Amino acid sequence: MLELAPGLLHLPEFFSREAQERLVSDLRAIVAAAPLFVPRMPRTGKAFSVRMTNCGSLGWVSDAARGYRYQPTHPETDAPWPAIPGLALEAWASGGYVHAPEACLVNFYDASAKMGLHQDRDEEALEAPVVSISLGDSCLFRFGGEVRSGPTRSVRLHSGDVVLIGGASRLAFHGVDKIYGGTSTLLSQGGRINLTLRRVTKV
Ligand code: MD3
Ligand code: FE
Repeated sequence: MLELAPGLLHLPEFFSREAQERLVSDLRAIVAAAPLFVPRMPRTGKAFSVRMTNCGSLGWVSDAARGYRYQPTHPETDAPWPAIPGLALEAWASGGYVHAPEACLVNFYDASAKMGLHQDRDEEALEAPVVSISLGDSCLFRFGGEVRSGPTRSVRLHSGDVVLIGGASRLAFHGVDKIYGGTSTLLSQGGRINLTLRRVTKV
């Protein structure tokens, strides 16, 4: 385990190849029930380059009219989100937080997708960690402190890695600068999947 910053822990190769393959098969069923959608920026309506879906009792969505929010149903089908896979709950357990996660956001990156520097602050339960699982192609992840313009560091995340984000890093700025296409054979079409498990409401 590597402590990237206070409260920001990197667990390389948390999941075996076999576990990663099982997670991908669980995710295929999740995407069949809850299709990937393209989130849009509040007000401007500019599309994200990342496609998303969710599982759990709440999912993160965003559109021009209503902005960032968590809701119990898919924004296009209005169906409840599918359940969080058991394997993802194993990574959540490693975060040491006693209560169950409510949301599991699934981000799909093709080789050209990025995620700009941002904070995760749409959750009420900021005392709970965010637990991230990487699958497929490697990426260059960047994080800083609580000030957007402050210094940042970069680290590569690989398939099967888990990152725990809590404590003093919970409101750190972070983003994904680059996907390294062709670095993993896990996904037949290439690309990267990131799952983030979150507690949204206060217990
Ligand atoms: C560091 N996802 O969905 S996960 C997101 O790889 C998001 O798709 C990225 O940022 C991805 O919001 C990064 C790792 C992560 C998540 C939240 C953090 C790192 C973090 C919050 C604070 C500091
Ligand atoms: Fe984030």
